[in-house]
Amino acid sequence: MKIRTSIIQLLLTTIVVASAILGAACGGSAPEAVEIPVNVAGEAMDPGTIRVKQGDMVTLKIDAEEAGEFHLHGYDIEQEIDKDEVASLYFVAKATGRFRITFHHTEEQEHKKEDTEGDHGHDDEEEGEEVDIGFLEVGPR
Ligand SMILES: [Cu+2]
Repeated sequence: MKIRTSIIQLLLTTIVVASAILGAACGGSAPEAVEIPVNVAGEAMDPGTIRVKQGDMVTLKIDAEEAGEFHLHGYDIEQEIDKDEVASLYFVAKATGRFRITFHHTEEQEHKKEDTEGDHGHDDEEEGEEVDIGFLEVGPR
């Protein structure tokens, strides 16, 4: 009886461990379409870190207190945000890693300068209006 119990326990443990390993290896294998509400207020966004998985088709629904430009570094995607509208930013999370998200407060002069120079290098000394508001974390699948 005792031996039988321990064999059953061993089998059960094996099954649990095996499925945990398999689950971790191919968990959520298919890329998902995810929609994430993002609130930008002051110098922070909520959530502070957006977490998705590689391959996910992400739509950020951005609601900002002030007008400006939402900039996802690394992916180098920019989205104009109007003050009283929720903006949609769509991208496919192809690259894994941790990426800075900044907010550029709208300032006509700077944008014109960027447009003519074709330079958007984000030198902090040149662009005093760029504020770090959070991160995007793309985890491996
Ligand atoms: Cu930027």
